[in-house]
Amino acid sequence: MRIGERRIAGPLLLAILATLLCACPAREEAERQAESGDPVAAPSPEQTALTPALTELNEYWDSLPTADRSMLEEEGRSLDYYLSQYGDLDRGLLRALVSSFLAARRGESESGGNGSPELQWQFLDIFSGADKDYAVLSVGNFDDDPAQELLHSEQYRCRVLELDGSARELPVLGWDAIRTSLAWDWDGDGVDELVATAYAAEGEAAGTVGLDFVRLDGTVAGSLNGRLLKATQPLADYDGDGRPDLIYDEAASRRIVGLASSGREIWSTEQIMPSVALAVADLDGDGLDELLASGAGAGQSGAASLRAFGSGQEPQPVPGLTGELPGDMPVCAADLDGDGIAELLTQNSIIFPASGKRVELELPDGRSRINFGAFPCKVLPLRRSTGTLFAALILESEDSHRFDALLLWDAAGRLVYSEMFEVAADGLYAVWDGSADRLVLRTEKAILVERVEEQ
Ligand SMILES: [Ca+2]
Ligand SMILES: [Ca+2]
Ligand SMILES: [Ca+2]
Ligand SMILES: [Ca+2]
Repeated sequence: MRIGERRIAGPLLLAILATLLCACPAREEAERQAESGDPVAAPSPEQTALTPALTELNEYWDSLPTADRSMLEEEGRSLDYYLSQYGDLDRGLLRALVSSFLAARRGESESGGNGSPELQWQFLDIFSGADKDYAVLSVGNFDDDPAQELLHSEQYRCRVLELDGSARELPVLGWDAIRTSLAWDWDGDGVDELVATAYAAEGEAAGTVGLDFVRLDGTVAGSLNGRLLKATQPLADYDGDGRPDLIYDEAASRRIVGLASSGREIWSTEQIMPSVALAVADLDGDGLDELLASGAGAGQSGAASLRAFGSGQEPQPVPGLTGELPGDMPVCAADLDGDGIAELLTQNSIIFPASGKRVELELPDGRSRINFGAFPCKVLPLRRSTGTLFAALILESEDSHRFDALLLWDAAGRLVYSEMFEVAADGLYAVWDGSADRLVLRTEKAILVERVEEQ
């Protein structure tokens, strides 16, 4: 059964953002003036000079039905109000804000209306202005409770975000932490370090790269000479002890190495190119995860083969995978049906490596194919109390770079949830809350978390 579908989450996201922005001094001042009856300050010369963008906004405003415009203005939501609240207001954003506000005032439901559970997004944090492009989000466990947190690090700001909306400010961690690729427990103490790309210091040989493991106080806990593989799923449990292990591409030997938190090498490949981890999970049911990678070893000729690499075993081809590109390329692996063997998600199907069986993915209405975008994809296993799903952001069209939809599939390839966003979705994360994963969505302006109803 499809549990939900809807199209107007963009306005909802923006409404959440608008609620946050309501706390800003400009809004408070406007409210104070409105309550006291003080005259509102005249628009500045910048506002009165009609730029093409402003002309467009005015045209949109004038095109609204009179009743809608009256409702907005009665509630203090004039065009000037929106202009004062959103510095970079454009027509699309204004339309989204207005329609979200009007829908809420009319009591219209944001959900599909079939009574089925919908994802509701709540605000976690905002990117701070011009430096948002430097903002990095890392999912990890950064304290002594078993739930994961989200580290939001920017050039001049760093915070640990809890899923309940609270946040812990950290001292700015410096350049190493800003280049964070992921969080991983380097020293095995149960608290994750940040895995950051380290470049050669001035005076050292050019081209030297390495990985630094940076603690949340900014100190470097350890380093190694290698680099991370391009991977949708960078961590897996290769020795079966229940703790995630790291894979990296060792600089000197060009081997791919699986590394436990203790620093122990669990397994490694022969010299292999290229270094891309397509998927990681237990593909043969022996209780240990494998890495699925395409690469030719040294001295091998011909096409690179797609094989599973793991601890204590020879590299194995995976049943059901033809290696046909790009349609058959796996982008994520997880055990959805609970038989102990992971399923593989590709561009058009779910493949069962135990049998080689495949099922076609159900697509949302209006889409004839899925485009996950460039590898590594914004795709992840989502652990729910009812089982694990594949969750993916997809591009709006073949030639677009804009992700506009969230899709969830079960093991049968059924689309159990789909949501189209009017704002671009820049990132998708799964954060373990102690009993299940919660989805976190990154948009251009904000970080949103899926709300869970109180039991
Ligand atoms: Ca924690
Ligand atoms: Ca640690
Ligand atoms: Ca492990
Ligand atoms: Ca295995």
